[in-house]
Amino acid sequence: MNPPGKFYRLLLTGAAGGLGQVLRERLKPLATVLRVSDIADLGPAREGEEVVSCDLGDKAAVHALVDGVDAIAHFGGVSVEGPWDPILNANIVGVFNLYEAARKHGVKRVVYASSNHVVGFYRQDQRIDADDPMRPDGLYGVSKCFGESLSRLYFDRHGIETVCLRIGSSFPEAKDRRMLRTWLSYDDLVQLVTKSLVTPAVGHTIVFGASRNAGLWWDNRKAAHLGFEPKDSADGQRERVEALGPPLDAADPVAVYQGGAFVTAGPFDD
Ligand code: NAI
Ligand code: 15L
Repeated sequence: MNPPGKFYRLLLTGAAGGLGQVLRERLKPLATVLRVSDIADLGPAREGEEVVSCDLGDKAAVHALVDGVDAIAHFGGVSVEGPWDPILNANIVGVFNLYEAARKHGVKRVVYASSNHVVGFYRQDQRIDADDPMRPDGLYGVSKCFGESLSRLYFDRHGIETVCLRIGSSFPEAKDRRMLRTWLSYDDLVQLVTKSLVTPAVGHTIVFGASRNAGLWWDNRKAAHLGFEPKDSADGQRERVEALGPPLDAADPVAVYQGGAFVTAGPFDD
């Protein structure tokens, strides 16, 4: 018998990645069995784990991956701007495969790692919320818009609930001035993913993933039902970050837009 309030089997994709490695350890208490997956090597299964190697673009493999799981934390895929074909495979075809598999296998909750690059072309002097139109800053951002829209479709048609996490910059520490606004500590990430998995009746929710940083660009009041209360802040890192180098010219697009360097990354498909 599975303990109440615990998933029997929780799937974590992207488990070999930067965030996946954190979540692989810290989501374990939520499930009797944590099924971890990636296209990259995950090493041997640890206690309470199943390890499944899978390319998200492989439909049959994704259907086998999702069979028997109660919920999904989807962190696999291309995580930066880059050539179109890998983005198409992992972030477009892969997300479609995942939702189709969720529908066929009766999975009712997905936590989807979206990105702030869905709205990267808002200016840094604007404050936005979940209802503001998407303004992606590249092909990667467009692929995350696709994931958000697809998850909306699967909620409206099939009742599969998704929390789309528009993650800012989740690393051990802020690496530049922009990240003083966008940083999400690992502890706050874990809180956000956990609440997104266990909060009853989330419908289709969009939430921005950032710690309590001064001058935040993102208003999370429309996701208040998640009860996400970040505890950390990048503010104490300001001195260290500012010592890394002089500020960019104020007219530099990297300093103008919320997406930072992603707004000029490319060319797209040469
Ligand atoms: P990462 O690049 O370290 O990890 C992504 C993982 O996905 C990798 O282990 C990679 O092997 C796997 N992957 C790539 N293509 C695949 C495919 N075709 N099939 C199966 N697996 C594949 O990225 P990170 O930082 O851990 O991010 C995780 C998720 O969170 C990504 O979806 C990313 O877009 C999103 N995100 C992360 C942010 C951050 O600050 N770390 C910010 C915004 C979004
Ligand atoms: C992202 O979407 C990326 O996955 C991550 O590597 C960072 O670049 C982050 O955005 C960011 O905007 O800092």
